[in-house]
Amino acid sequence: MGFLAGKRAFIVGVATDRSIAWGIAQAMHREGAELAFSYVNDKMKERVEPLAHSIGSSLVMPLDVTVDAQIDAAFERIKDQWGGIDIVVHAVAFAPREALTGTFLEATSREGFRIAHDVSSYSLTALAQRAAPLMSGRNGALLTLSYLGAVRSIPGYNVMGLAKASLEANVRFLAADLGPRGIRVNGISAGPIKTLAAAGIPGFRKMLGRVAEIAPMRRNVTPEDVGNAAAFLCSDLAAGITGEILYVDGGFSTVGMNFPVEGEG
Ligand code: 0WE
Repeated sequence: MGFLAGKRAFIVGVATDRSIAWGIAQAMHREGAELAFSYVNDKMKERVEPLAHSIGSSLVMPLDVTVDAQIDAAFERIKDQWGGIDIVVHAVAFAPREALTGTFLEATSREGFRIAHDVSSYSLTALAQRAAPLMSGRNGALLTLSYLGAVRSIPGYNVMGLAKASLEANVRFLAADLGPRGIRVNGISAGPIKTLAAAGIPGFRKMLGRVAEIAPMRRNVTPEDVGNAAAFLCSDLAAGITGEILYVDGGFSTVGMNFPVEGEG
């Protein structure tokens, strides 16, 4: 029997079969969880519904995390269908393309800042507010996805870095508030992965190659790597872990002098 048997999980952020959220969904399904999914618009509905059906999930609903009424409606449906919920996965981030083009100093507008923080950080709080009442007495777990740009300046990541820093603080404050109710809140800081969100980011392929050269594991991480860690963190195996950011990056963030040195290797 899988270590998530009997658990019910809501996955927010699947866009394609290469999404990190889809890797998480597959790992959770493998470990016995029952899943619900959301899509952000009709174009994504066409992609998410077949993926959900392929693993026996029929609970698929619209959810734009910037609209409170849609979050209310999503959790109303979950309450109707399931009565409660054990796991919420938040795998959503967005900054306007212009904000990720050029330098932080020049690319960051008030509106770009607002949108990045609203979609990528506030949305976790908004989901937690609706999920918590449905998690009472069930060892609930919330999980979000972060990136190294939260704690280091990374060229081009720009205002998304600030939004991820906010998201990581969000994890700690939610963990403090929800711990007494038995609900854990954690994040995974994943290494770069070629997903739809990464498509079209100039130089992303090159970045993947350099990261793989430098990381101790000498490879890039996959949605499966992140999915397995996510399934663990949201399971009762991780009952003692909350407010944590777990790096799933092949060790990239742990090395210093992270450039080739003559005579090494
Ligand atoms: O968090 C991310 C990217 C999230 C993202 C991606 C886009 C592309 C399309 C947020 N907003 C948008 N807006 C769009 O219009 N990552 C961790 C992937 C990523 O993005 C980078 C990276 C890495 C890694 C951008 C610059 C440098 C590195």
